[in-house]
Amino acid sequence: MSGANAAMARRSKESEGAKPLIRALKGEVGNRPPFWFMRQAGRYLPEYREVRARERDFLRACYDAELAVEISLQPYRRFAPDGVIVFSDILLVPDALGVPVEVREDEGPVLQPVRSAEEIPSFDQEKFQAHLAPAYEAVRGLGDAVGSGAAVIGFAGAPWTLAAYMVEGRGSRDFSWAKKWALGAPAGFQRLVDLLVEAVSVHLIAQAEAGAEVVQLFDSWAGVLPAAHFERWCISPVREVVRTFRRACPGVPVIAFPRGAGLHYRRFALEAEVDGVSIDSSVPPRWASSELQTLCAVQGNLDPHMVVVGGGAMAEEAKAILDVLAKGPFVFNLGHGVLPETPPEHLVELAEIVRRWPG
Ligand code: 1CP
Repeated sequence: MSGANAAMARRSKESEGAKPLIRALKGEVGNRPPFWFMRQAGRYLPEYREVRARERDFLRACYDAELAVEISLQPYRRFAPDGVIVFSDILLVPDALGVPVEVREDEGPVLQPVRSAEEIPSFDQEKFQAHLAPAYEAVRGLGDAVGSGAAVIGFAGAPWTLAAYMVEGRGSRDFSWAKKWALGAPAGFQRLVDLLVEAVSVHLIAQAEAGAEVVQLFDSWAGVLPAAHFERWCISPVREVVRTFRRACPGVPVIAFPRGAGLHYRRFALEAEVDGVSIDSSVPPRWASSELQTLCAVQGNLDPHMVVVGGGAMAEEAKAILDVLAKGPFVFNLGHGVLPETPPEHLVELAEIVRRWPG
């Protein structure tokens, strides 16, 4: 048995009696894989739009623990996923660091851009955690609400992706300002990433202490990094967060989603020290099975557009993924977040397909 396989076998013995999502992330293969869907709480649900019509300020909704629990439970009531992610946003971290964030209805998130080392805020842990207290209260409330029914998932943006939003000041296709800084003046940019490594670690630990049973790091913009810089700005900061988190919360599995990592997925799985790697829809399941699943659990990767399409095409593609990946440690999910135009019934159907698999 290889070292990696021995470690997975050991972890799987430790997870007896745990919830299916945790067991899969510790290397176990059950009768059917657990599932949840990224962005399962959101605009595609009429009940979400109804809540948001009452609370039009997105960040206020995130900082209202009771509302956040209610929104997190909406998908749980619809299709009983094995994981319930807490309703929040990755941009709460910059907001709590003193870089004000606003989410505009037509434009999405807008932040005050950080474009030089002098503008990097300092880290005041007490203030940061006090600011995020409602997010931790939401995790606690969600745990009380789902009990043994599902695993509570906490999350954070990975340092690179958070830095990209902070430098750009908004969403972007290529995060050009962040890239120019990272490539042109790496010492200064490193200070921003180091700050985020610390803040993200603290944020994940606080969520686990509030009852999160799994945590996921979203590196949504890993794919814009040039090959020679992938290790420094994606893998290395994630590994640092994982190490700090694991020292404080051993036994709480960590999933990372370096979206668009392409050929780097293998190196990421080898070096980032995560329990699970979430793959986007461009990754062939067979490749993931031979190159990644031998190293850690895999999560993914049905294209969210396939769920908009629905019907036989969706069923066929979901089963093709399950047939290849459910033989190993696997969490069924999408390759990115649920799209706002998705008919909710299609996700109910998809949940049934996973539950009935291999039937
Ligand atoms: O109500 C609304 O219209 C706001 C839309 C919205 C929602 C529903 C935003 C603004 N954030 C969220 C919730 C959210 N965001 C969750 C919890 C819900 C769930 O998953 O069930 C999570 C996990 C996130 C994570 C998130 N926020 C990511 C990483 C995942 C990904 O999609 O890549 C990113 C990049 C963000 C930033 C963000 N927040 C909101 C938007 C519209 C965006 C994307 C901005 C852009 O265009 O780049």
